[in-house]
Amino acid sequence: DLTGVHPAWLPPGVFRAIGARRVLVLGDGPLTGTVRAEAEQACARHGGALEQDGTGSPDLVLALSAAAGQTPAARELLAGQGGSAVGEEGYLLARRDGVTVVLADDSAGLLYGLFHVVRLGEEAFTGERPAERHRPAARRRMLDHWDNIDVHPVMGQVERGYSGGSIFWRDGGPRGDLARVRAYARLLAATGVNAVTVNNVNVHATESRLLTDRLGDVAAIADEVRPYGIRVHLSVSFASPIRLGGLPTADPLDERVREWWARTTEQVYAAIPDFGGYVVKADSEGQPGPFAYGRSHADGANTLADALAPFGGVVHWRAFVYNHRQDWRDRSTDRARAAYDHFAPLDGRFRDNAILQVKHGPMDFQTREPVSPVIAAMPSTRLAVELQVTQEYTGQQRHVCYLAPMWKEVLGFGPWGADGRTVADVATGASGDGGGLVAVSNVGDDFYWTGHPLAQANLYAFGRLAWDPRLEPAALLDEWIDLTFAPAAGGDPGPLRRTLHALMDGSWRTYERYTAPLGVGFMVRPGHHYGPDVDGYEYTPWGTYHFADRDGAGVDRTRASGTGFTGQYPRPWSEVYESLGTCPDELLLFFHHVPYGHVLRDGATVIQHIYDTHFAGVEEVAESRRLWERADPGDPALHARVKELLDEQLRCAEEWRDQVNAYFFRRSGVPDARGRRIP
Ligand code: GCW
Repeated sequence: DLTGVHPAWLPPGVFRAIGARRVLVLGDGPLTGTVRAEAEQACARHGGALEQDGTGSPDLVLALSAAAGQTPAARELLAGQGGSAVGEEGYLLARRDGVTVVLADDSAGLLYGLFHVVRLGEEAFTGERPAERHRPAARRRMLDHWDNIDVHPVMGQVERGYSGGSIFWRDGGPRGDLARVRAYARLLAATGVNAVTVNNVNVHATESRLLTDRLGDVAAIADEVRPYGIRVHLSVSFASPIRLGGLPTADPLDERVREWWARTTEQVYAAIPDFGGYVVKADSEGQPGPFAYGRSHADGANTLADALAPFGGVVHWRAFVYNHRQDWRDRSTDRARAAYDHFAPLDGRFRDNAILQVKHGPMDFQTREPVSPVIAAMPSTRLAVELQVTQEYTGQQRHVCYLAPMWKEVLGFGPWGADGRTVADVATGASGDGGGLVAVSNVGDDFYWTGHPLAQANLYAFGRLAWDPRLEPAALLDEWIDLTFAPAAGGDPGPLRRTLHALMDGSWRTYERYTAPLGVGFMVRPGHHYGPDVDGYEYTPWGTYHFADRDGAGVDRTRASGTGFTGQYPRPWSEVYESLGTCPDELLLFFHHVPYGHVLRDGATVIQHIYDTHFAGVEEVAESRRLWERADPGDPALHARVKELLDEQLRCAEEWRDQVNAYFFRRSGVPDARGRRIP
């Protein structure tokens, strides 16, 4: 066990049900050793026994299908399935005649099956259990770390990181002790994540070199995470051929450039045979890209894809391309339009192993945004949907903000097109061959991994949703609570479970209530993005405005009178968002500029809604704080940390309430109908 770090959802106690039994692990393959070691460790701790061959009478059999013949329980299960298990990374789970069996075709599947048994605990060993098949919805389930090797003067070591330094890098190099990286991989494997990008998409000078002379550092990380089925990916600079190769150009169609990428990539695979691929942020917020050479983003992505193809690698090419030097006076430019305008015309022009990585919303990870229209617009391109687990705009891991309900709304959004596909369908693809889900990690070298101990739930829920987008946020929260707290609570975290649900289930909506209203977004302090500043971005080049004046607020993105953004959606959404009569209230100010007296569906005016939600949001935080004071997580230090953070959340929520309410009161001159004090 690793000391100096919280066990998160894998405290030793969660292995009790397995470890108290006779366990048989059958088969070879790279991760079978991990499964065996996990079982052995659990048995050593909890009094069970790891059996050496199929001759005994095990309670739990974890077998690769190739080895199923060695024991009757696995043999029968396989025969009952017509001789085939479940395919890549999947597993079968059943219990018959007092034996629990996990069967998989590959050793990664066996590992995921093991963690399923961990989640079930004693339940895995009671009664009978008909065979269930489990498979990941998508092949790639990835976390991106925005970690720098060096500490960046403005962004710190981890860009938008709120959990201390990087778990990969320290003092200008790799961390000497990678035990923590191994523990991280293990936590991720327990959720289903199978890929990690180890450096920031903004690739600075030192980090560029991870591709070449510092490749050994990446290989060392790959060695640590490999036993848990995780592949390493690398963010690379589009200008690498110039920066590292000494070429005069990075033009993706220049033969020398293509050759450089091919050769460099070959060396990467020589060092890391299971290397996942590249992640590229190009022509975005100052990063170099193909536009400098008059080339398209498909040209750019394809050059890297071609270099990776012989080795089975992929390039994740980010669609986050927009003009960040916009003139705020220019009302015709709309940042929300940018990704679609740049990428939709390129549909069908990307290689098979080029994955277009699209942020879930058209702007930038706001608390409330519509779904990005790019996700519906590129049926002939492999798309990955990018979420942000790190809470840049959702309280920066100082506020409780359980994000799974938001992600669930995003993933379930649709239907798009005749076949009624949802966002999740697009990301996972018809047969798991879509680009998958990607998220920006919220992990650092903090004792609790995520700064706020309760922010661990976001990381957990992301991995589980990436594995299966149909899972329910509230149920995922239960899973997380039970794994994290049940062992310390003697098996039953019941009262704590109720408290945590009261605190967390609705926390995203609570956060929304006390921050920017009705989908308008931002209103944060420029630069670090924490806390309120209603006009903070209003006269800046970043393209994030609310246009509030004395009469009303919101961004007119209609075709009739605004930027025309609504036209990027397929029907029915192009119509739903265009019309004031059908646009959902929670997105009203994202799509429309309306007077303060505009009446919402619940009968409140916009201005009264702003006052009411801001008062209510703060009340909800105050209530959470009261609840937590009486809670007992079985861990005084954790209790204290969360309490401190709730104090800060309440302070900050009050600041939001007062700034937003005062701002709109002063603009509109409309008093609060309920006569509350607005400073
Ligand atoms: O949300 C913005 C962040 C940047 C980030 C960028 C991106 C890594 O403020 O810090 O840069 O998005 O997603 O590339």
